[in-house]
This record gives sequence, C-alpha cells and structure tokens, in this order.
Amino acid sequence: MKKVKLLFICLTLLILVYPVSATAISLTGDADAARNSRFNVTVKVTGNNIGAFQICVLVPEGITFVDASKGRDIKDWGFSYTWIEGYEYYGDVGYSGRVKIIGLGDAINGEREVGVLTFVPKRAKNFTFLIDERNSKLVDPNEKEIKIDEFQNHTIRVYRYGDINMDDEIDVKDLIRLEKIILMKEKRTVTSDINNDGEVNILDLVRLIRVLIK
Ligand SMILES: [Ca+2]
Ligand SMILES: [Ca+2]
Repeated sequence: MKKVKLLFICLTLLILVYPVSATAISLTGDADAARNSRFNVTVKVTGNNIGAFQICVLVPEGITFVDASKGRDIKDWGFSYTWIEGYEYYGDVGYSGRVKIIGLGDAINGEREVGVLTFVPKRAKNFTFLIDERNSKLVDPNEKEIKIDEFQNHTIRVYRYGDINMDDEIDVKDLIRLEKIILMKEKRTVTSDINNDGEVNILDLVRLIRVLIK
C-alpha cells in the first residue's frame, strides 16, 4: 500500500514539474491605444523542446510597423518586414504587411516570450493581428517539425485623442473627464495626452475645447 502511495506522489510531482501543455504561438499586448501612439504586441511560444522558430505576423492595413526586439532568453534572433503586394484579405479585413521573426532557443520548455513588435496606428478602430499559420513553424533541436495545436491572435482597440472616456464620441463628457484627470481626481486614459507631449495638463484641455467648438 505504501508503495502505491509513493508511486502516486512521484507521478503527481512529475506532472507538476513537466506540465503537459498544448503547443501554441500566441500574440498578446496592449488592449487599447490612441491614434498615432506606439503600442506593443508580444509574441510567445508554448511547448516542449522547441529548438528554433519562424513566426510570421500579419499587420492590419492602417497600422505602421516601427521595430521589433528580441524576447528574453532567446539565443539568436532576426526579423524582417515585407509589404504584401496589394492587400491580403481574411474575411473583410485587409493586411498590408508581414513581420517575420526567426530565432534559436535553448530547447524552450513551457511558455517563452520570443519577440516584441512595436507599431503605430493611423486611425481609430479595432485592429486584429493574425499569425500567418502557413508560414509559421516550430522545430525541435534536431530540426524535426513540431505540430502547433493553437494560434492565438490579438485585437487592439484604437481610440482618437480627445475621446477621453473612450466611448467612441468626442463630446462634453470628455471635457468633464479630462478636467478630473488634470485635477488628479481620476486616472489618465491612453487618449488624455491630446497634444502628445507626455503630460496631461491645461494645454490638452485647450486643445479639446478647440475640437469641441468646431
Ligand atoms: Ca468620449
Ligand atoms: Ca499633453
């Protein structure tokens, strides 16, 4: 009986140390951004014994790619950006570019951040970043391809500067909210710094009043 118990404990420990997880490529990042401001999309891989990766992310039309940086604990790394000739359509959404990142890990186990992509949106709407499944691959240290179970895309909502309360309208409610933020009665939102100088103050209030009386 003792042996059975011991075996059970050993098995439980083994499961805890080596969690059985689905192999996945996922995109995460900021949930909201303001027009013309920078935001990040983080690329992660989850799996066992991943030796190298190639991940392509489709960039929605209306977003500009700025830069990419290496994820933590990744040995060797590179990225490139290419325009898609004409737009590529998935449903009714057009994609104008593709960021490709490739790299080597030290046999990645579990979840690992492999890259951070930086973008700037040109207008306000929902943008979905898609993983280009056909051109994304994971291989083990012996170059054997690993089956990917899941692809998780990321959607970011972009707001206009001046839409302080982020309800898609620019009106007197935003003026009241901005005043409260300046008086530090409420937290600032990503759309509060209307003149994009890093501060939320009277200059932003003046800018908002000008927009409202137009
Ligand atoms: Ca508003
Ligand atoms: Ca400002």
